[in-house]
Amino acid sequence: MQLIVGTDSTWSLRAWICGQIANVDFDVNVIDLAKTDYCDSLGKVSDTGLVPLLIDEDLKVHDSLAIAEYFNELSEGTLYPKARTERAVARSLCSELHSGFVNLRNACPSL
Ligand SMILES: N[C@@H](CCC(=O)N[C@@H](CS)C(=O)NCC(=O)O)C(=O)O
Repeated sequence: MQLIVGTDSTWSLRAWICGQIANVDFDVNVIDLAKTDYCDSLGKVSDTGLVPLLIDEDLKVHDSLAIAEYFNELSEGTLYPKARTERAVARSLCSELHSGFVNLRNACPSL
């Protein structure tokens, strides 16, 4: 399994941290997003042209939240609370972090 990440990419860092917590074994391939031709190397592997991307044999999982969910399934639920209601709250917080915080995103668009 291979996790493709980018330099200075907090989205990539989130996926990597989740993989570490879930204790999933994967190699890390770092793409230097500061290079002018990074799109060439990224485009060869990533259908979306974005990092992070997880490659597990024939499967490509893109987007940090989807990767976190996949790591959670691989590790039989280590990333979320066991109780259904607590899990729902955790998923709400993750979703807010992932798609909310509009003012912060506008102030820090590259994060
Ligand atoms: N929502 C996506 C965001 C991914 C994203 O925006 N990645 C940036 C780096 S932080 C990227 O790949 N940028 C390359 C580009 O836009 O060409 C996720 O969570 O994975």
